[in-house]
Amino acid sequence: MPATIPILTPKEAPTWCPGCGDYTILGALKSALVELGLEQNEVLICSGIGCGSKTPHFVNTYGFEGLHGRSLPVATGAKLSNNKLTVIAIAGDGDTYGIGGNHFMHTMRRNLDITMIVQNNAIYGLTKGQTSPTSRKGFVSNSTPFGVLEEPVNPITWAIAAGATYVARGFAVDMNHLKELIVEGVRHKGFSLIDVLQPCTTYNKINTAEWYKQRVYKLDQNHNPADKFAAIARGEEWGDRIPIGIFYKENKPTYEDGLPQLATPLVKQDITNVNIEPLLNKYA
Ligand SMILES: Cc1ncc(C[n+]2csc(CCOP(=O)(O)OP(=O)(O)O)c2C)c(N)n1
Ligand code: SF4
Repeated sequence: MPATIPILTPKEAPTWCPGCGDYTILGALKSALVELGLEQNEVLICSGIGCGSKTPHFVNTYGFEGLHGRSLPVATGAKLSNNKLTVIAIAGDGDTYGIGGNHFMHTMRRNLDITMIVQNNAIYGLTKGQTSPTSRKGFVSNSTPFGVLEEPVNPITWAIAAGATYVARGFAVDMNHLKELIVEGVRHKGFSLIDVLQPCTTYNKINTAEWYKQRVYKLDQNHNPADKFAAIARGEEWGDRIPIGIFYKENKPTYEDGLPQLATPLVKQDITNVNIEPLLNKYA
């Protein structure tokens, strides 16, 4: 059966600001799902809270808009309940690298077969422009009128060090390239991070689409994604030149591979004759 995922659902359409990178990320995600030939009921998209975290409303698959920073705990629960499901988490940089940083780190360490797309606009968009963990040092915002004092996190080197087995960076203006990164990330068996450089036209007047266009370049065949140290070196690059593409890729058993009881997904297991009465009585 061909995939029948429409580009825009008739029920809900986004109301992001004009020029917001969330539109192209949504387009890339939908195109990737079509290219992967997945049926709507084979995919779950979960998010946190933020402008970009509205995404599950605009794709005709299963969706769950959760709590701020909690896209990955939901994704983990869903994946373990039905390990045949394609599970995609999508959320902002504040959501994923800030409040959700702990979940991010430990989900990568477990190498669950989940794809995480981060709408990285280096700002808190929904709450009106406070700094996020990826805001650059010195960045002036509503929450830092004298400029950010801390160094930003580096999602690429963080992910490689923490155990992610597919680590990529896309650019929200290059939708086709981003679509390819998402397709590869979903096909990859293990935890995939796709960090997406995304303009926030309303609150980030520094890292604009133009600013990125002058700097981004694509990793080519001279970069070997199997070479962890080369991947880290490329991941450190930021400034006049910013690489996009696949930094790192490794084949390794997933968390689910260590659970033989998932040979039949939990949701498919017959529990009609299971008596939980004794267990309930134990705690009565
Ligand atoms: C536990 C909790 N803390 C804080 C908030 C307030 N809050 C909602 S969205 C958000 C930040 C959004 O920024 P980001 O995750 O980068 O996404 P964007 O809006 O930029 O897409 C914050 C702090 C919340 N909803 N819940
Ligand atoms: S505030 Fe920024 S991130 Fe939010 S919709 Fe507007 S442009 Fe997009």
